[in-house]
Amino acid sequence: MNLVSISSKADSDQITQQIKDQGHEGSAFWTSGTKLGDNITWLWMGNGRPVSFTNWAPGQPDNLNHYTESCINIFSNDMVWGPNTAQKWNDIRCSRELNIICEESLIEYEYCST
Ligand SMILES: [Ca+2]
Repeated sequence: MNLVSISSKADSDQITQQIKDQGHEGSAFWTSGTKLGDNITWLWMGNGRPVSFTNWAPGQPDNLNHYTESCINIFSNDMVWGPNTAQKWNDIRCSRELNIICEESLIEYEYCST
């Protein structure tokens, strides 16, 4: 199991729906998104791929707190963060304690002929 990686709007919509269906809209969640490598490039730690699709909340990523926000979380709907932020992404300190969303690993094989 890995922290979730979100590669498309369909992935993002599915995760948002699952959060709502399970009654966790009031909770914030970790994803595997991080820029800890070079503090510039966002990657999904779960699968090693670049972050291409994004679902940032308005004004995010803002790298608040002296450039220490290097991980991606999903906002709750508690309206602390303003309108149109529910279940959108935020850059946040990687040391925060939040709920997690995991996914099963997808192992990809390449077949070679001999
Ligand atoms: Ca932020």
